[in-house]
Amino acid sequence: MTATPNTGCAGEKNMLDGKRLVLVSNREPYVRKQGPDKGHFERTTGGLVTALDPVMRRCGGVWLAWDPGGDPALPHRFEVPESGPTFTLRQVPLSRGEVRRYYYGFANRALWPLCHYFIDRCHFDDEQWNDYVAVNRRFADATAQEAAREDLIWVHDYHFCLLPRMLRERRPRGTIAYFLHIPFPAEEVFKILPWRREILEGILGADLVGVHVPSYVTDFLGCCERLLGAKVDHGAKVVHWDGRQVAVQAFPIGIEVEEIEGIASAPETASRARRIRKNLKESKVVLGVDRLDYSKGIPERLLAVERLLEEAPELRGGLTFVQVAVPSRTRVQEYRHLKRVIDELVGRINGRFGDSSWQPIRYLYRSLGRQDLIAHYLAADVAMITPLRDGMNLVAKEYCAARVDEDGALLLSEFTGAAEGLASGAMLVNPFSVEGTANKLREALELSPNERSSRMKLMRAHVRDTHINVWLQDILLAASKIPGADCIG
Ligand code: ADQ
Repeated sequence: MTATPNTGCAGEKNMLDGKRLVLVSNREPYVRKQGPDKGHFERTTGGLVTALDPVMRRCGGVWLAWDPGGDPALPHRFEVPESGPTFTLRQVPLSRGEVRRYYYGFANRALWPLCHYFIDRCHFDDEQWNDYVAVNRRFADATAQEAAREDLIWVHDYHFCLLPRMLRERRPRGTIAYFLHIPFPAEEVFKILPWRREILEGILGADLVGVHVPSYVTDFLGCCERLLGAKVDHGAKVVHWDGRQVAVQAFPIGIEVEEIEGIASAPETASRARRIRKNLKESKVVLGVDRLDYSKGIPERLLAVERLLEEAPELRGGLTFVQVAVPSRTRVQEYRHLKRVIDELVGRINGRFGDSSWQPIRYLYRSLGRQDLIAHYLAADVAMITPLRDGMNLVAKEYCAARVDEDGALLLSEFTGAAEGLASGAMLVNPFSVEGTANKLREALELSPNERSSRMKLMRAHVRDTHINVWLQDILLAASKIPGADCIG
């Protein structure tokens, strides 16, 4: 059964049946303010926090997250937020060395590239692995301290693949859900990982494993069957492991549609969008928005724009590609190198085609505020979202939600989870083909207003159907049906 977006978050309380949610994610939902307000907490941004903060506040519970560089001697348990209903934030202090080896190391130099099919970028290091194990164990101890037997424990993402099993050892009859926000790769790729067994066994400590799309379910089941020798029921999507049944399901994550539509409909946002276009001399606007990550395919995108300008000289002077890239993982060498590659490409393309009155590429290396971001979505003729691999990609969904005018084309990589749902309205591309992407970009720029509008309507309907609340309620509902779950339902 699928929940409807209109029910908001009201249904989750019934599904939890008054029980608490104990949530574990690397990033914290609230951070301590700096400056004169030091000591107070403010909410962080991002889809996960936006969706789960209200649930936590309504139902009560504990959210465990890291405290990088935190002093173990200081208190690490707080009630947040400061007013209204609260829940407990439990910080787990990590030393700088642990952050370097567990987070920037194993999580982001082994698991991230592996799951995104960048085998040659994988860096396998015993010391980093040992700290990954140690940090997962520290979180397991902290979570076990916080969770009562009947609570639902929900672990998030690749930072904590070992945690479900470690928790199972501490809570044999507890109910544990796990959600992976990045792709689960094909067996031939996953088997490269020296610790492949440990990672699979770790995840299988959960009762329910959630991923974004059905193809990741298939790949995960295949790995369990062939790399672990587990008995797998492919029809029911269940792994029989360690005397238990582990359900593996696709739950495509969504966004808070009303929040984006509300900002997009505000007159100030529309006037900001008009100013953006005016500043770009009313040229056709192509937009890219990403974290600066090699999985997002930014250099390949720039090469496609360059190819289009080579092949279609009539577009010179009348087309601007705006790339907004938010700095990310700047302590990792591959990310610093990527920034240099992009800087050079932007310089080369602008130097080659630009003149004193027009530059083909506008490159913003920063995070935009919510309204500014949505104004950029509104100002674009085409959003060019072409990751080489992406678990879902929320930017594609945000772009569609922002287009309350039902205009704008979407050029979307077929290697994103988002492509599975948006295929009817998006123009799908293979980002590894510079020529193919350039051709598709040209087609997208030439779509008639009617065609753009009918495609956008289809995509907006899909984005509404996969609202973040649907994702949340579907997972809670699935958790409530876990056989023998004595915590919920
Ligand atoms: P990310 O890799 O971070 O997420 P994505 O899903 O696109 O990728 O989310 C990025 C978020 O950051 C969006 O909400 C976007 O608005 C925001 N953002 C990006 N660039 C920005 C900028 N320059 N300024 C302001 N905001 C910016 C991981 C996985 C994805 C998966 C999500 C959720 O890699 O595949 O969709 O988790 O599960």
